[in-house]
Amino acid sequence: MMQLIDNGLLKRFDDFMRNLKSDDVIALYHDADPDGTCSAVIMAKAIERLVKKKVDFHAGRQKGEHYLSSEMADFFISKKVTKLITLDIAADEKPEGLLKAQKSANVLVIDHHKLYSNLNENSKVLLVKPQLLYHPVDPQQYCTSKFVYDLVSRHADVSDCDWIASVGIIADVASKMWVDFLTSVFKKYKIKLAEDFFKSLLGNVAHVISSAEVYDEKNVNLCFDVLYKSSQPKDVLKSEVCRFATFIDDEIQKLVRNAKSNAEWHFNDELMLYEIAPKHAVTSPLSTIIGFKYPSTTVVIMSEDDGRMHVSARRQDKKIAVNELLERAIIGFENATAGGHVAAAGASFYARDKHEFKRRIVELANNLSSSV
Ligand SMILES: [Mn+2]
Repeated sequence: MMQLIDNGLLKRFDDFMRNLKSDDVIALYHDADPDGTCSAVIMAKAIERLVKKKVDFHAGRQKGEHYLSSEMADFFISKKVTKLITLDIAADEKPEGLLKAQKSANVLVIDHHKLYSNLNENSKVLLVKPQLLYHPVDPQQYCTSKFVYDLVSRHADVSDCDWIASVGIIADVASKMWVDFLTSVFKKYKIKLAEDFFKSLLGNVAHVISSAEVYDEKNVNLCFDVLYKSSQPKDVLKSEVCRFATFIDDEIQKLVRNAKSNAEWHFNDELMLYEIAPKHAVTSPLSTIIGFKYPSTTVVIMSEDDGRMHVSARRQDKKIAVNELLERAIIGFENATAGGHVAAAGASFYARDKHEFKRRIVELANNLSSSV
């Protein structure tokens, strides 16, 4: 049973919500995936109901930026933002931007990735993660959209957003922890339960949102707006976000088919290193699909864009913590980031470090797998 372990932190969150005022300039900065977008929409709705106006800014995380950069902080400062909320971004990993923004705004970070630095102890930034509030808890399963849904329900009625939280849960592969919740949502909206949540109507909503965001990061705001104005899941499936899925599906299916022959396989297929040159930013959804196909393989997918490598890693059976694998593989690289969950993580670094990165992945994966 999950127990509350830090009532003081929950009270600080409650105070943050209670102190939101209509003359605040409020900005949301969220991950550019379905969980991030869904959590931002739920937060935006709660705020609108509390202060009787829409949030002033909302933006998806920029490509390759795994935290809040100093430049992004400057942007929010220049807009005179007084309340800044980041969602589904491990912004505590590189907190420079947060520490800058906190000088002129109250900053709230809601996230479910690994805890990198407990900013509550040494800054004014309010950092809320499932593992800081509850024990025992699997933070990867307590995805941000459900976490935000539960947190803001303490202040506003967002029960009409239950299906949006569900889209985030399904997209973030966190259904296992929320079977009862999902079942009740499916019942409420008269949606047929599929054996696999991905194959249900809500899974389809997650799929079209993910595809639109992968097709072009400019679509992140479109997805936010469509979710915001949809009163039920079917509305999303009738909207303009749906047209991107076929392009992305074709590309992903081709890359899945070619993985067996085009990827490098090591250690009796315990490790797959797959370099791709995709038309769209499919690295992350592709790695999720391949990860499910090869659950006992460490899947590392890499693509180059604009002089930088973007990496997604998966290990479905969790025998290797891929967040630690990637974090260790980029040590000492200039301008590199890595992080995420035990079973799903990402990294980004300059293309010139690619060969050293691959060499280290093979070496680390060999050591880690032999220690299991
Ligand atoms: Mn997430």
